[in-house]
Amino acid sequence: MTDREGETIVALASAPGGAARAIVRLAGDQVAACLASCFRPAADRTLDDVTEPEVIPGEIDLDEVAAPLPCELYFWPDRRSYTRSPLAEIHTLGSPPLAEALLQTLCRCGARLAEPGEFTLRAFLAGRLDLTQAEAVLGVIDARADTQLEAALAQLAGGLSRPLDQLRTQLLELLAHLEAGLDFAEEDIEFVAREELLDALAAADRQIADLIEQMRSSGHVPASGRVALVGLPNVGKSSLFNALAAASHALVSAEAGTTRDYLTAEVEYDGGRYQLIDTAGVESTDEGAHVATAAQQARAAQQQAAEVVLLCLDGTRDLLPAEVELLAASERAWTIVVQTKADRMGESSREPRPAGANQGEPQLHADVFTSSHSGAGLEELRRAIAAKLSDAAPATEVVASTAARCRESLQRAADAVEAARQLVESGGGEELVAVELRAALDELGCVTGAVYTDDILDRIFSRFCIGK
Ligand SMILES: Nc1nc2c(ncn2[C@@H]2O[C@H](COP(=O)(O)OP(=O)(O)OP(=O)(O)O)[C@@H](O)[C@H]2O)c(=O)[nH]1
Ligand SMILES: [Mg+2]
Repeated sequence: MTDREGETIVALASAPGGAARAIVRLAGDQVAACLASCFRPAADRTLDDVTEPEVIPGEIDLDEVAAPLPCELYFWPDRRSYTRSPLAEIHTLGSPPLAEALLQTLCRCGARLAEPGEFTLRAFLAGRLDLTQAEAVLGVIDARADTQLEAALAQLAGGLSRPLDQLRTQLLELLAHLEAGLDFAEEDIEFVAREELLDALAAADRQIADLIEQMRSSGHVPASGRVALVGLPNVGKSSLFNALAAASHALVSAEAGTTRDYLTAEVEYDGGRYQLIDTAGVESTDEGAHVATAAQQARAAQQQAAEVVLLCLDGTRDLLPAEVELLAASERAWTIVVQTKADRMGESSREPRPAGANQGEPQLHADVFTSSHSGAGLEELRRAIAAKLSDAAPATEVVASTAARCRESLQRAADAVEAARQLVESGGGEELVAVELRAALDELGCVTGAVYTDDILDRIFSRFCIGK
């Protein structure tokens, strides 16, 4: 991932799809040369004259588009950019075909399409960010709850980097003193007193313990977020909505396609509260009915914005092909599969059973069986929702992926510091203490990225989206 650093890269940096504005980002030594062949500044000047970061209005001549594209060019000509190389952002009309044409034009002018996370990878390799901050960029993008966003922003601002840097500096100084002492071992000069060494190791131990504590999830999190009911028409979504919200807000009828708009209700559970959303039944929109299409769009939007999706399947009939597709497309991390109408399941000669049981028959795949009429399974469903919401927003003070990656390194650093302390106490040789300190420093280096391998970088940056 790191061997094409010199090249100029380009990608759409704003969200894909139609919007008022689109942003295309370019980085690399040849940014100015690349823009020189297609960008025309409004005023009479060239990019070579730009020495300070600047916004320059102008136009871009696109390949295969007759009219020039008006835009503002945000240009960082030197190392003061995110990637510490010349960098430009083209802010322009948010039309997907125009953005595509712009990317193609810039590629023809010498840039190549960026890989996922390549801008942030360059920022890391140039020393602009450490690894915990690079992961925080991803944490900001992925945040699904306010607590996660706050943790990611704090980490991006150096919340982890600062204490880690401090700790590494202290340990490095200690190591330098010890190694200087080793050089003069014959001459009986003490570079660091035993008491001082013990104090410094105890302090390092406390700081690492604090960092490990920050990486831990702080247990119970009250439910919060959005929970969307999704499923084919008539499977009993609105009935379940009314049952969970303990109200009769949603219209229920035996006719398919009752719910057109989406409905929301605040539901309280176990000290938390979440927004429950009833949506229109999933159907194909190719019949062209306007209301149905709008309802489908609203459903898709609600489903995407939800922390938890309740995928409802009708317990009185077998799975339909569309439901098999929905199940296959569902993201298990935030989907609860609900089998509805459990009170009538006997009628179709099917008993509630967990997925995988009764080989040979279509599988039910359900996590929870409910009946909105008898109330069966509702409490279990409420608990499952609260658990999923808590998974979606674990209350760690750091980005979850950083916590998962760094916990072991920090523990090994703590073990090495403890081993060093024991050696000092038992009068062990300073060489051996130095070996333990070096081991601790290496482990801390893995956390910040001062020590890294291509494999670690690949694992972190391949999770990014293109353009970041
Ligand atoms: N026996 C039984 N019938 C149910 C249950 N839940 C819903 N129904 C019936 O199933 C039919 C459809 O229920 P709705 O709640 O309107 O279903 P929906 O998924 O919201 O339907 P659309 O809005 O059309 O997509 C109605 O006749 C309900 O009375 C249940 O738990 N048990
Ligand atoms: Mg409905």
